[in-house]
Amino acid sequence: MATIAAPSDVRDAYMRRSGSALAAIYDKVLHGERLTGEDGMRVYDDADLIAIGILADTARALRTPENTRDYVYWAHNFHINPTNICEAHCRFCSFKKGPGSPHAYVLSVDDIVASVEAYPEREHLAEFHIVSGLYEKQGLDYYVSLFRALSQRFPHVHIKGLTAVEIHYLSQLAGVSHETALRELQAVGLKSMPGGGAEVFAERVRKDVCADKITAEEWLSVHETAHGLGIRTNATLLAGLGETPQERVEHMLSIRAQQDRSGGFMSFIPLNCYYDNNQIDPRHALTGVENLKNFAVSRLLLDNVPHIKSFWIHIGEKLSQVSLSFGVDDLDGTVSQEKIAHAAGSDAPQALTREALMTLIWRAGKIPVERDSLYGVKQVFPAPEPALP
Ligand code: V47
Repeated sequence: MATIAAPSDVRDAYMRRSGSALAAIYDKVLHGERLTGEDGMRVYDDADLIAIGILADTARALRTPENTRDYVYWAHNFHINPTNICEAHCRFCSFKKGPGSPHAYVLSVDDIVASVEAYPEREHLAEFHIVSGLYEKQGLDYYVSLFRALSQRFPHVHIKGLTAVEIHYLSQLAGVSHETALRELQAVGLKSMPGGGAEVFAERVRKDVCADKITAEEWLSVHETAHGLGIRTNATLLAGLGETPQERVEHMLSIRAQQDRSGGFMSFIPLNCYYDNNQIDPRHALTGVENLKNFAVSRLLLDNVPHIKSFWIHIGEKLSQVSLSFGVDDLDGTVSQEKIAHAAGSDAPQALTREALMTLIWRAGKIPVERDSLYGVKQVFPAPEPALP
């Protein structure tokens, strides 16, 4: 299928026309030069969305082998949230409940295994995405039992589990180091970690929205330890908390510096905040344009992170399609029963079928590629012929 992007000479002429403030950054991208934080800020400050899309898409294409340039990755995955009880007090979280709440729930290992057994498409599954609350009655032993049971019963499914925040909490509860906790979990099937819990690294913002959460340095240090053990991880930015573009750029540069040191990040995921049932001022809500800039700037600055992911649950299906022209090459997956963004007001569906997700990608002029959690290709799906109407 032909790509819908304009030919490179048209893009080139657009970027070089007189008055384009982004032409110098375009030249750096073409020459593979590392961009600075100031370059990132110049992109945030620019109103020319077409030029920003060309910049980010050029950076994506130049870092991708030619025969895979139109690929958009996704996984058939299943979300598991063992409890919504959490000791932390993140002001943006609408998912958390106190232990006495009538809406609190706690799932046993058997409950979780049964929920996967009941999932009609379990044979297709490639990944369990497991994140939870910080709850003292579900300590390290609970997760060791859970991962052991899931790996024994569903050996074909990769376990991507527990954010750095949870690893830190479980280690403290058990009185062991991050490395010991990670080794124990790895021994029973933990293979990678999701990128949640990073929020915005700037201390100014953390003090306001998640004062009792681990610091940026601790978050990065858990990921460094995981990378050292061969556990690949992702990284996120939760935008829309009242952070400045400069703070977003600094967040991305911290991830880039960490990646230079430890090399284990697979993807970076700019997330979009929702405001129902939490204490964040909805006037901080991002526009669609700001979300697109977050994707573009992260693609441009994170020259050492292979994939930029748009979690369609956080920005909706249509903006996800557009994000594929702003540096994104991954839409996460089919997902099932997403709870965190939905508790806060996301009106995206809670899951997409394989066909719906692939149609979304075909209609953006791209080629869906079903992947495993480590970006191994399971199947490439060229667009059906005759072309979609
Ligand atoms: O860490 C919390 C965020 C994250 C809200 O690694 C909120 O593959 C919006 O990390 N509005 C969880 N967001 C999601 C996440 C993720 C998703 C998909 C793939 C991967 C991956 C990771 O959701 C939390 C937090 O940053 N969140 N509250 C809210 N009100």
